[in-house]
Amino acid sequence: MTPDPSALGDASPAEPGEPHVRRRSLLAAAGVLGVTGGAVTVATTTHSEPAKAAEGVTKRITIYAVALPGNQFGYGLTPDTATIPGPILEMYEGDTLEITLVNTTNQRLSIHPHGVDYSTDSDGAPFNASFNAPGETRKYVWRSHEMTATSGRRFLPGSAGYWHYHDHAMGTDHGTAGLIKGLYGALIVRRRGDILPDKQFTVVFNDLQINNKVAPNTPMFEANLGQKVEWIAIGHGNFFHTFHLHAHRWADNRTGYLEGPSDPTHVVDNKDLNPGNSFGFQVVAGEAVGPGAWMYHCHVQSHSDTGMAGIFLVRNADGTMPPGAQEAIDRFNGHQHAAAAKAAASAPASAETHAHGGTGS
Ligand SMILES: [Cu+2]
Repeated sequence: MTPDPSALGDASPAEPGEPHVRRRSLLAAAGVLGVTGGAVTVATTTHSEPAKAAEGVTKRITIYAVALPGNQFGYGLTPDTATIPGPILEMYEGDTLEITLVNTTNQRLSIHPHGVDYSTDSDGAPFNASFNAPGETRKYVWRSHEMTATSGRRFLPGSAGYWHYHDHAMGTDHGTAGLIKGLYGALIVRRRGDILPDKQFTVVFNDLQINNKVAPNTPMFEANLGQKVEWIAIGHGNFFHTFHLHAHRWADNRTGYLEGPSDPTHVVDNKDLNPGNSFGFQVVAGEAVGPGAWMYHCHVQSHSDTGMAGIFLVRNADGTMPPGAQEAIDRFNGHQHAAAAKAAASAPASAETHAHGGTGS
């Protein structure tokens, strides 16, 4: 089976000047299942029964693991479109994703998911002999389920969430080498009835980089005023981080949206993002604050100073630039981080950058 091309969309339409935000998104079940208005299906039985997958669909996709310049690696939906992070994979609760992973590299590697159901042979870990040898093609199966009543008043949580996937086989017995080199991406499991976004951004805090880049080369994410923007934040590497988005807040729950006027969920604009963690939320771009060049960054101060910062550009609703935004972007691009400053000091030929104040509040 080949993937249904109609299911493969580009979540962020190509726009000049935003090469970093193009992410091919797979909406695994869009258009196939009826949206049922958000009701969570809970089995009426209270007997102890094994959880059953809801009536979902099985989607088959092929992912290519590819060597990239600079001793990095990426996942792509074609051999020529591998990116860091890899494509956003999406499914609805109850769906199954059958992934054929084509290893085009000379390294042992795999694809290991968080948040979904799989058997040991789809674990992606060397200890389960679940990996692609160099040049090998191998199938991985990820299943998901809706919330289900189990025994008594206990419930098996549904699979819905902002999860992620990554290599778990490169380099060492634990397979730790692929993460730092870029083999990671976002996995979204939606509940039927969830609000769908207009734009999607994957932000991965990986050691002291964002999406394996440091400022000012970090992604500039763009949206127009009023668009529903979905952020998927993932942590990797060996440091603790805190993700902060300027001028936007979200409910610290599964979706980022409050469910009603008395929903007691904490509203936040900053959240821990440690290795292996992931979370996601939607915000309405510029809501209550207007358009502008807003920062996103790690709020560990030394991390933002060494380049863990980027720009969320909220354009006017008609797509034009708001006043001051270009100047802010120019300042960001011209500013100098500690590491870059050190390099510049030892290489007087490249003395063009100029320092300015901190990278965020
Ligand atoms: Cu950090």
